[in-house]
Amino acid sequence: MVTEVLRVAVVGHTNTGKTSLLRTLLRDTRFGEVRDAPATTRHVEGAQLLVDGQALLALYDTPGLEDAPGILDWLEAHPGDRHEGARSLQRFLDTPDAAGRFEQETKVLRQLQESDVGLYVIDAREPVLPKYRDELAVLALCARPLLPVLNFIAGPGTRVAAWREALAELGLHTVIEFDSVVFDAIGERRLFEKLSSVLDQWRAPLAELQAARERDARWRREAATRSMADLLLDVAAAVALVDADDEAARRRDEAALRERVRERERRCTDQVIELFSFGGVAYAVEALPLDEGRWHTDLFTPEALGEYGLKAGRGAGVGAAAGLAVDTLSAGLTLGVGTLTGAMLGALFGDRHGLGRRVFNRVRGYRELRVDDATLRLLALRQRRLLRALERRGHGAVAPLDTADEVDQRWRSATLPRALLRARARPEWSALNARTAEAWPAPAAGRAEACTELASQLGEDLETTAANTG
Ligand SMILES: Nc1nc2c(ncn2[C@@H]2O[C@H](COP(=O)(O)OP(=O)(O)OP(=O)(O)O)[C@@H](O)[C@H]2O)c(=O)[nH]1
Ligand SMILES: [Mg+2]
Repeated sequence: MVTEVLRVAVVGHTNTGKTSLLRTLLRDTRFGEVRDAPATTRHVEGAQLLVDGQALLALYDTPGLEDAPGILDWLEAHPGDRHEGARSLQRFLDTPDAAGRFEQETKVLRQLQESDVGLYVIDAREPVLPKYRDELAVLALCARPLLPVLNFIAGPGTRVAAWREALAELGLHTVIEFDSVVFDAIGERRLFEKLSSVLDQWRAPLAELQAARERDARWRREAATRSMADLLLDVAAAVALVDADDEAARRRDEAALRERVRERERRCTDQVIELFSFGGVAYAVEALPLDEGRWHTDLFTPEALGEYGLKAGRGAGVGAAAGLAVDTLSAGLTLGVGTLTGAMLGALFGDRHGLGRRVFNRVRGYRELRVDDATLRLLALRQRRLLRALERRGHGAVAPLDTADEVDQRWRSATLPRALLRARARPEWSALNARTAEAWPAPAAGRAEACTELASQLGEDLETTAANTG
């Protein structure tokens, strides 16, 4: 049972991403103020990390350091005795200068003194300038363990090696690499592990915190794969019955079906992004060809298929628009007409027929229009890409598409998962199909099970991918 709360001061030069780091660790995108400008944070602000309602860790955001060299000059001008060490800082903090011209720095130093540990945030794109060495020298006088955090590491042009070398020279061998904006679950785990390593007595609560984070991550993945499964079932089971002899009506129906599917994909994308809406999700999404939940390349184009190494299917019926397949009802019978009631068929034909049972007799002249396999595969591959970018399994996730990925390869060519094949003959499973209360009641039999089965398959796929890419 933990009674105390581990106090962590987040300190560093101005504009290095301290407040951003807090936002990410707190999963709170509204904490503090973040701007690409110096001196954004003016006061110390704290927030707690809770697990099951209990505070385990308190994080303190502090203003950026700007004049550490000035403090060292002050100390040089006011020398004490040679073994004074940390007491020299106290002497400084008690002077009017500390409250006056060094007001910002003083807030930081006092907060570090009152904390158990400091995270020193570094913009790893910066060269190791003397002013940073001065900051570390002044912070050392607080006599608290200090863990450097190399931030901004996801982009190009970082100087991680130079920083590690300079920090080692100062006796700081435990260094954390963590991009506070581009969230990385593994990086976060390392951060907690390294905190544990320098704070032995806090090992248990830190492990508890990490376990809670992993539970959250699992829950998020489950929710995401469920959204994906839901999307895929809706699309696999979507069908429009069209009059074979009415060309104009068919084109209208095709356009309508495609639009419903596009909209459905966007809704899923939004749901998945929403699950990860903490810690700079915007940066992860920015790296993807996505705008407001829509992929840049339209779902129903050969270009979109090509991006994922897919080829347009040669639809059963000649003349079907890209991404759709047309089949004659009587020949394909993929709808399993025998199992459908007249009311169901009536619902599928839409109101303009309103024929109910009599529709059976007219089936022969109709064709069924559905989304082809290639498009289903494309939907799955896009959602996989999104989820992997959001989970940020390693920094490679924003790298160009890895077409060699074994699981992606499977999604491109292997037989579609069983649940999806079943969905093909279950129009009642799709929220995209016209639904009337008499035709079929809302929770269609078997759909929930199919969704669970498909979601867990998608989850396993992600495990495999993670294992293969480290
Ligand atoms: N790409 C990238 N941008 C970051 C990262 N961390 C912070 N930023 C950006 O850097 C700028 C400064 O971030 P803040 O969190 O306000 O920095 P701060 O250290 O709190 O700044 P002060 O309060 O002024 O000292 C913002 O524009 C952030 O979006 C990072 O890891 N990667
Ligand atoms: Mg700040």
